[in-house]
Amino acid sequence: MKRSLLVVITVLLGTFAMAQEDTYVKDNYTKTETYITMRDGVKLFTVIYAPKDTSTTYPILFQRTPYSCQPYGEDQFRSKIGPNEYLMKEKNIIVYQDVRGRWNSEGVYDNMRAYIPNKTGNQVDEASDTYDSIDWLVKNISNNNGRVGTWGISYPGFYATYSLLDAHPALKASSPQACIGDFFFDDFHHNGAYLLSYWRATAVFGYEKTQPTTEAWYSFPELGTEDQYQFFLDIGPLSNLDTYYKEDNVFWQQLKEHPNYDEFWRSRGIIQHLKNIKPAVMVVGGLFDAEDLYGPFETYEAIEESSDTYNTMVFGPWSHGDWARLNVRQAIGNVYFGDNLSRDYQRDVETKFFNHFLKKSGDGSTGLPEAYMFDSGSREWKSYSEWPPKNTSRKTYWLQSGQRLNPFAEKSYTFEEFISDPKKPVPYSEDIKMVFTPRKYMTDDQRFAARRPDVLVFETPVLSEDITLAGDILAKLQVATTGTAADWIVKVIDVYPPDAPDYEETQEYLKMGNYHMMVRSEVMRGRFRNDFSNPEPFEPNTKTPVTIKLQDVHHTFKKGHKIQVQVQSTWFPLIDLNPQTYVPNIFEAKESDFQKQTHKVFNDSSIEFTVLEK
Ligand code: PG9
Repeated sequence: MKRSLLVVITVLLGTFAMAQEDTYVKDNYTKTETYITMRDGVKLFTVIYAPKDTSTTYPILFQRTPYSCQPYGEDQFRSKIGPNEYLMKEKNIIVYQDVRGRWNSEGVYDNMRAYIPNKTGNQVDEASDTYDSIDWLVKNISNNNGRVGTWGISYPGFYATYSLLDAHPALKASSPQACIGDFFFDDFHHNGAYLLSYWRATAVFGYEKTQPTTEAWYSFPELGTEDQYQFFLDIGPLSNLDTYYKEDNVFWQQLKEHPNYDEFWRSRGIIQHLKNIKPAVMVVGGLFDAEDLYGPFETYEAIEESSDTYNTMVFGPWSHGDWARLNVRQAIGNVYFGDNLSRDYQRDVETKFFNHFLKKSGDGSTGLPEAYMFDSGSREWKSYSEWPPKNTSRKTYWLQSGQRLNPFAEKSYTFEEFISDPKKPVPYSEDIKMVFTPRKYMTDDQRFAARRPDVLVFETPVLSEDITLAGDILAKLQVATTGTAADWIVKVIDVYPPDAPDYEETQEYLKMGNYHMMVRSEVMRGRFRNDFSNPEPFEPNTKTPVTIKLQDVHHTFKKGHKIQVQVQSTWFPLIDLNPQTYVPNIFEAKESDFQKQTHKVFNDSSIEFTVLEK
């Protein structure tokens, strides 16, 4: 009897505590909804959560989002507000805003709206909208201490980056997280290859709304299957997708009309404008973020190169946005990295950053490192005074015949070859799931690919000592094709020893022994090998250099493991199929353009790692 009573009491207390958690915001904050008028007269819907305790002043933490300020209604409260629960419970004024043209705000939306330097009169962009909003907030919200911080993850991260341009003087700190830098290298494209796996997400950003709304004005097409590989293979040429997205899907039309890195995309990239930044910045990203890796690394680097401001970076073993959740076990797919990594980051890093610059003078040291980086191989945090670390050097490995990855070049060069068939492309994942955006493949087991004849494999012998990579990777391929177009994909893989233990998260059919963990991967659409804005065909059967930059890693390949590099030409349907026949615009390719071709990778191809010196 006693035991069951104890269980009942525990469950009741737990439920009560959860219910209390859920009403924490409502119990401790007031909620106000208002419109702030921009310099051109457009009104932006803004929600203000202010502490009920008005005995002191508070900073303003401000997020601008295209994903809505839901729930709408002053009697409807979010269960959590702000960057994390620590900042929520310490009490801050937390503000959310629907950006121009989205949800309950007026105006016309423009994906990754181009920044206008030296604006005049009523010219507007996201920087002027942020400036005008902050100006109104500090002048109209009671009990604010005149210091503002911005933060956001992904698209909200892009708007946080944007807040740094022509920054309002009250803006003291910003944390762009998984921040989109450029849609030609983040999210919808990687080095010009279109991410077909993002196709459904085009619905979210494709349709213009006619007036402020609290209800979604777009919907997702019903596809009738979860098998994304087969669905898109059956679709064939991209033009067949027009049956689902018609002329009114503005973004789908823009994707099709701008296959190259033209002024449409170039003007929307924000990295180019990150000069002479004044507010303090902490860029946050996930080492296994499938959506936005280019953005955070390039944002940190651009600010570091051009500004004297406080500028730091934090990269953990996270997929998109994991750091904002409170999972005890941090794992991505089959791979476990540690416990309470997000909680510790939120409590000891993010909260410390904002408090330093918003609650105090912002002078002196935060006590935080310049680069706080998790090692995804040794599974430990490391602090560096710069990134990439000072004590690194570039080390070249050669893709040699006989599946060998050698730290030296042989004299004679032969080649490996494979048949690349658009009718039987290499899957990017073995999962059967119609994703909104890709995620899990970033640490997935790559043995399924290694066993395909159209995937070349090069690997070191078993390592006799640890090797730590800390920085970017440059694949310098020497290739040829019988066709006139080709994509080149390079994957860097950590091959676990045969006795590696399984994790709780390891999928049933898998064993971690000999696991081929994806550490980093990237594609180069071959037509852009020399210039993203001026594509060119391959000369058939002609040895051609193709260089691919893979985003930074921080990973120790431990003794007993192997470093493996895979090279392939299809990666489906993560990216769309290359017809392997040069056409001006792959979105307009016809069935007959898609041809099986034979590709060669010559053994004077190499890969350059950034290696941490012992
Ligand atoms: N970068 C993410 C995304 C952008 C556009 C479409 C789909 C996803 C994000 O904002 O989450």
